[in-house]
Amino acid sequence: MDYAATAQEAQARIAAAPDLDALEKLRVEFLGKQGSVSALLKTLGALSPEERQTVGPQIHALREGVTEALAIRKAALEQAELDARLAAEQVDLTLPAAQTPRGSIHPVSQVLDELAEIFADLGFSVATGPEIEDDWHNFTALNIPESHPARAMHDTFYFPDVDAEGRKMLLRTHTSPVQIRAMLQQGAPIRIIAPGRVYRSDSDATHTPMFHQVEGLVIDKGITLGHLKWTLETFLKAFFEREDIVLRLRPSYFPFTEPSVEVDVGFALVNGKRVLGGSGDAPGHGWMELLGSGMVGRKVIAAGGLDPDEWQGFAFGVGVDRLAMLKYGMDDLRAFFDGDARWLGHYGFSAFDVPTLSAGVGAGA
Ligand code: 2U9
Repeated sequence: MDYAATAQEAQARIAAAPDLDALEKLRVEFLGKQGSVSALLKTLGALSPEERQTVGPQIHALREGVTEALAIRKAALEQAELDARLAAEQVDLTLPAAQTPRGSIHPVSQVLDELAEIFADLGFSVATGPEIEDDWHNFTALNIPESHPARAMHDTFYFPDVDAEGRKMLLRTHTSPVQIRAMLQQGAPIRIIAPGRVYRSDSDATHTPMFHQVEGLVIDKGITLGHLKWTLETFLKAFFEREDIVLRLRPSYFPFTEPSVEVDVGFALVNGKRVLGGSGDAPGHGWMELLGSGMVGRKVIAAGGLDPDEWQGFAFGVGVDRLAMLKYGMDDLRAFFDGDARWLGHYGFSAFDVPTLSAGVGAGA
């Protein structure tokens, strides 16, 4: 068999593949499980050692040639696809604007403003802190010691070097260190929310390496789970602008709270879409996990410089991007951070639509 001629013919067909689909068909034809080159490779086993010495390298060269040709053609087709898209989406910035350009408020900013407004009404102030943290504030103070599996679970982005005091530095994986700093700086009582960016090395359709969280912390005397449930219920009713929000509390585990509670919200299926409201136990309804929460652990209160015999509290956490998607109906988290003007034009808010409780926090009424 003339392997060089076979290779030449295969490479010619690959170079002529008109699109990526056709190229994939050729890849399967040559290199797939039932492919012709794969079949040739399988014949090697039946050959004598002498035959294998001469034929083996030729078949391997054939496979390498085909593999390389496929990669080259793939790169060229992808580049052509990108060029075509760039040409089609070209904007001539020297032309006068067809439409007056208008900025808009990103849905995440809108929701952050709504949260600040709702919680201000409940007596909470907004606390912020650094996004670059040390591992004591991000983990140790929250009862997540060095060997704790939650450290690995958090998929942390670490910096290569330690700081001047020899502490490991990282991008905060939650906004909890803000509350630790607030406890240490302000003492008790405390009522704060800590909204902001957090980072985890995680990326797929529902996870981006940067996302937004809001956490809440209440520290006072005689705080109970009852206060926690009322606060979350009141918050969710105000945020979703519905009185029929129903919560279901399930026991859970977080290192920083004890007991820990996962909070589900009842939803109804309306035209196949989940709409929050009503009991998840009713026919045609269900439960959606939304928040994590619990009573702040004694060790965490102590790490915040307070006496756990004197002070108690609750804390909660929820994804802000998730809240925005549920309230405003986006279905792809990744689009949040693409900066696509068309998406922003569609989902963005007017800068004049400032959320206030009296006008309705939802804006655009
Ligand atoms: C302090 C003490 C306790 C904050 C809490 C959760 C439970 C939680 C997740 C919700 C979705 C993170 O964005 S998410 O992935 N959060 O489940 N967060 S309790 O607890 C604290 C915080 C600070 C000092």
